[in-house]
Amino acid sequence: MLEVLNPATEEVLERLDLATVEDADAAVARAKAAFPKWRAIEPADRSHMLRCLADALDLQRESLAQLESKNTGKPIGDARGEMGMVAETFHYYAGAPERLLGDTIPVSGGVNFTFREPLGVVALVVPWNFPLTIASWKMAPALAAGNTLVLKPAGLTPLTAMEFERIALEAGIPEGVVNVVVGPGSEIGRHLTEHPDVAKVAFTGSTEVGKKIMAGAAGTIKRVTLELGGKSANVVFADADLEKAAASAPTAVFGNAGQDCCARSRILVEKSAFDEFLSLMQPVVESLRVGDPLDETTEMGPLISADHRESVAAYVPDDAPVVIRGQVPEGSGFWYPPTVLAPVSNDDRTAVEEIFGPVVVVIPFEDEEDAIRLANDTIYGLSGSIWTRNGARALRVARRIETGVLSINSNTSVRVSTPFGGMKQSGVGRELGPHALDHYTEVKNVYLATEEG
Ligand code: TAP
Repeated sequence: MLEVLNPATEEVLERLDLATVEDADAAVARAKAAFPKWRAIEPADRSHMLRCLADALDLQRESLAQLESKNTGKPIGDARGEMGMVAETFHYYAGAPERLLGDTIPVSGGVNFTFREPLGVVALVVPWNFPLTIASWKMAPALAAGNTLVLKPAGLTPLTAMEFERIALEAGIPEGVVNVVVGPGSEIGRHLTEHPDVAKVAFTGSTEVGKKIMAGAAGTIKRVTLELGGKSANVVFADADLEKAAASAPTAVFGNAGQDCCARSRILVEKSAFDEFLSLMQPVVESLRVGDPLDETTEMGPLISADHRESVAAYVPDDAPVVIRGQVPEGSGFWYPPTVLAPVSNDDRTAVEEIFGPVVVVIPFEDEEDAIRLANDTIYGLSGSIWTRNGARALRVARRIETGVLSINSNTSVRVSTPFGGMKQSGVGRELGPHALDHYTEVKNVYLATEEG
């Protein structure tokens, strides 16, 4: 029996029976049976069905947001934004079935052309920090390309995925096309990763589990997309708009209580602006409203679980260089205050490991070359930001930072229409934008001989 908690109150929201391996097999069998019909649906009709689903998700936006907020502890305003993105992601990929274009390639003696074909059954394994949002980044392109799917949500946050399965059926997506299985990752997730009838596994989560997924998928040469951890750099040059950079830096790392793979959790600041930057950041951090996620004014909620809070707290021992600390409410809930550590060296454990909580390190740098060296001195490469008023420098540095997603004079990372994913140990493949479709299709090349005799 799985008890699903509200991390802000520690109350039980639901008690669920956990899926067995047999249940996972049955879900794969349903998806396999549904695949030939789903892929054969006329592109315009599949497009229409996905638009109906997107409209249904839009209509259910408020109830999905309330459910996601209760199950994850994220502020209701953020949850509403995320559920808006879920519907938008389905609207975006609803246009794809009629635009899965092939090529014609000049060859001698005939005509050569390519098709983009679906893979079959895809398994989607997702984490607890943005449960339905991250699932939608995988489900929408997978379905648009003609695949059927089995989705395994994280055990801590399965509720919106289960609700999604119901909404999809009601919106007219045929039975067997979308299947949700709630069970432990080490058993059910692993089983799906190794299943011979699963053609691809798309995973978001820790780098540690990502390595296991890659190894497990090798046995059947499955296609793999991995979106993993990060330790991204927020690089602030002395010539930047320091007020703007300092006002934005806390949101970039304390959003979703720091449980965000894109969190700019290493702030690199040019030495000459170091003290000024910290004093500009201080009032912003101290005034962050941490509390009841369902209160419209709340900016940061609790961490996801008691275990996770313990793991975050272990990075901040009594002698840690805490220079700024925010507030947390008293009483039940897995609270942890926004915390700024400075100055920190880039080889300190807090600067090397992904803490995945509201703890940020601030690291001084000498010059442009030093900033690039520090930004790249990590096993990760997911996101990052550069703050400067010098456009040429911004582009020079952007070209040399080894990361999949970068912002200049901004801390945003994700848009439905642009590719998202990591370099180095932050992952393999890209989600969102047109690029995601490449990861849910195979290219088939066909040659037709036209020469007589
Ligand atoms: P994980 O522990 O990696 O879990 C992610 C998912 O994998 C969960 O559904 C989990 O199931 C399942 N899982 C666990 N062990 C598995 C195994 N051996 N085989 C197959 N599936 C398995 O991550 P998390 O704690 O949920 O999320 C935090 C981590 O995810 C952070 O490191 C963060 O950076 C990363 N993350 C990355 C991104 C992107 S886009 N790069 C986005 C969000 C999060 P159960 O939970 O049910 O056991």
